[in-house]
Amino acid sequence: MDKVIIVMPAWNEAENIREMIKVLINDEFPKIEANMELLVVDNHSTDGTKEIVEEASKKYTSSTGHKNIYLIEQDKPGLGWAYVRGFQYAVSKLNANAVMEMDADFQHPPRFVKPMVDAYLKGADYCIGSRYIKGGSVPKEWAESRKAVSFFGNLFIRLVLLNFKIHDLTTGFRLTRVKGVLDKIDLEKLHDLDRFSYKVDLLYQSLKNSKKTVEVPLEFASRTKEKSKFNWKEMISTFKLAIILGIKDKQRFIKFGTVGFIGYLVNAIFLRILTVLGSPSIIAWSVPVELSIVSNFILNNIWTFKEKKIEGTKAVISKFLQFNGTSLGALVIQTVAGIIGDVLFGVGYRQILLPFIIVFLVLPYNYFMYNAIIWKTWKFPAIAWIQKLLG
Ligand SMILES: Nc1nc2c(ncn2[C@@H]2O[C@H](COP(=O)(O)OP(=O)(O)O)[C@@H](O)[C@H]2O)c(=O)[nH]1
Ligand SMILES: [Mg+2]
Repeated sequence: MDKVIIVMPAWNEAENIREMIKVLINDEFPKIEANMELLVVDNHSTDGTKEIVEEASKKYTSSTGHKNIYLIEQDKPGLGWAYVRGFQYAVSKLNANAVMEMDADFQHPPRFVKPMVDAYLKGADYCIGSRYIKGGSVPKEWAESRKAVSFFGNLFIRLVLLNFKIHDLTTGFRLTRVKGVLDKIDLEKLHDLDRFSYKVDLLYQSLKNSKKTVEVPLEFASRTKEKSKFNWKEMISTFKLAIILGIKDKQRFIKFGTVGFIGYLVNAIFLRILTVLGSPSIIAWSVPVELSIVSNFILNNIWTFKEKKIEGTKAVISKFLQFNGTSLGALVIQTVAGIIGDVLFGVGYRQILLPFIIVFLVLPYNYFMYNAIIWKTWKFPAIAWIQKLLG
């Protein structure tokens, strides 16, 4: 049976944790078709949280000696570190197949654990407890202003990360498969582990690795006991981190665009020079194109794809020929699309059509070819197979 471990950070949650353990062990775990365990990560609480968990751990140990409640103490400050240490312990010491992130304060009502685990058992790699899909909600008693901050904050992060598939990017209630997702993440290198904003980076990395992500409705509840440790500082650092991740993700595309623009300038400048020199038409139009292809190849090689830089005379020549081949593909695309445009709209619309052809067809085509074939930053088994066949 799969083992799912709930990693639950707790910092002075004495009033909540006893009840939480009772509800999970007595009411929720028995309903779930997985081997469920709870790992509490304490942050040197001074209100007896630790003692309550230790006592419960003894109390609920079965007659066969099977423990299902564990406790560790975090060594570095911050919510992110609590989770990192919890995940590491759950995987290496407790052999978890999946881990869950869940708060101790009943804001993630325990009845929502089962639907999350069910989604996992049905094959999901990453389950997101979502407040912003049908069936999910934020507390009704929250003031409108607080609801707005939560909603727009989440929307802002969706915008900067360009993620419109997932509706709740800031939820703290999530389940992650260990194999293929969590074990692919270098946990100790996540951003902002000393803060709440680590959540955004963990989500970002998990989404990248997960092949099947599902959102499960979550009715987020209000905190009834003790005080929240979340504050404005945490919120601002969350936005900041989302922006950093958003830019990093698009960096290669931004460089690719810049190189393309420089290629266009090279093209235009040499067309002008050759015109002034009075070169024959065929030279004045063709040489600048090839020069812009050369400029694109060199700049992409040393800048856009610098981690995959092609080196050595033979390799460079052979790749450059391939690069020319892909440029030929762009020529075919533009010509075909242009002719279709002429037929549909008439020759008078060419100048309007051209930017659309470039932005929606030529650029995506080039970007795809560079990533998949020339510099191979994207891996496609089918393409690798064809290339091997072709030698
Ligand atoms: N171990 C540990 N737990 C923390 C830390 N900060 C917050 N928590 C726990 O993390 C959960 C969420 O914190 P909370 O203050 O309720 O934040 P909010 O729900 O975003 O307002 C609760 O279970 C807290 O006890 C920390 O630094 N270390
Ligand atoms: Mg809370």
